[in-house]
Amino acid sequence: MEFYRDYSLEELLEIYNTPLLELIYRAATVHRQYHDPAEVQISTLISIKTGGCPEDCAYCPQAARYHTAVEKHDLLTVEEVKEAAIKAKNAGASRLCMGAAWRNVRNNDDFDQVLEMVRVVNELGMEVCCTLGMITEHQAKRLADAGLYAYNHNLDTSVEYYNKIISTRTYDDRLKTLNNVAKAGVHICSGGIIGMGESVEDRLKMLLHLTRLRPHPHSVPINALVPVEGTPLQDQPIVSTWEMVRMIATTRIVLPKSQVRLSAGRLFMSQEAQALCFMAGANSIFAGDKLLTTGNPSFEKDMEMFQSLGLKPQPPFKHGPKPEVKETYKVKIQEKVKWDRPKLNNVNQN
Ligand code: SAM
Ligand code: DTB
Ligand code: SF4
Repeated sequence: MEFYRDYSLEELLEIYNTPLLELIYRAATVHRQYHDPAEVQISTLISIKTGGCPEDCAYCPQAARYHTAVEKHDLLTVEEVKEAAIKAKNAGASRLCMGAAWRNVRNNDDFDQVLEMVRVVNELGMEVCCTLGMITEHQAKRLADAGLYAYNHNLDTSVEYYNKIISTRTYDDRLKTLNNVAKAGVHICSGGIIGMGESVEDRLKMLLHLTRLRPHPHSVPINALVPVEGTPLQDQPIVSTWEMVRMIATTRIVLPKSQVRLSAGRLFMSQEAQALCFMAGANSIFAGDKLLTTGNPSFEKDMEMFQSLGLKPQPPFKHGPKPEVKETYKVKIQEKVKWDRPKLNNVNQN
């Protein structure tokens, strides 16, 4: 198979709707061409700033406007993050992903503190990923200089469905941030969520966007919605295993070199269901008993699963060198950070 290909929506639909066992077989074949099928990357999430977010993402328990059980927490200290990173590393994680409930990054003391966190975790020999909302090219460059390996910024769904889920920012600004990340030489981690009431076409339109990025995203998280009480999507039904397997297999086929991450939603899946996802080309998970604010299987349970399936954790920097820390990450420029607020009806007020 050619590596970069221009797919049409019809082609993606045809792949997605292939009889399931045939689809898994095709995806597994592609997977084996580019990856060691016994290796699964382990990434651990840490919420470095929790809750109180001004955005209205309908799925998110951290949006200030929804009444959820999430407790707000200011930015963690560098020491707290270092401690969590060491714990995750000792448990087998090769990557730490730090998430902040921000709309976008500001050039302030909090950002300077995040840069120190990146530096410290990089020095522990782990891949460092951040997900901080929208960032400028200069902010991406400083993160790169501090030793950032990847930046997570999800497209989440199709452009059309996005407007039903989020009204406080635009898809274009998401794409702009991805472009800023790429220009700084940081690996892109971008994927989406299924189970928000979107159609199969919406899911595949999101995938189409990802296949058109050059290079393809280094990693692609596929999240099943975790319906959280208090959010507008609290009553959405749990995504079925078959849908998750189809989405993962299609992603694997069209983004053959990317790490495909079986992300949120594993607490609702049996180990047998997860095994099907690995067979269909997933080769990464978030491990640790918490995602950002919701639950996840324990490390021990995941290690039991790895043992039963004969899987092993992927070592760090298998797909790219360890970023060198450059002291220039401390250099600030005067820039006006301005991300427009779209003038849409606020769809998610409840
Ligand atoms: N605030 C930043 C942003 O939105 O880019 C970073 C953190 S945000 C929580 C990261 C991603 O988590 C979202 O893009 C979404 O894909 C995922 N996410 C949030 N809540 C979720 C939920 N309830 N179920 C599944 N995925 C979720
Ligand atoms: C991603 O795609 N999924 C992760 C990570 N990137 C930041 C977040 C999942 C969050 C699930 C809901 C929660 O725990 O708050
Ligand atoms: Fe804020 Fe990110 Fe949650 Fe949206 S997904 S409400 S931007 S933390």
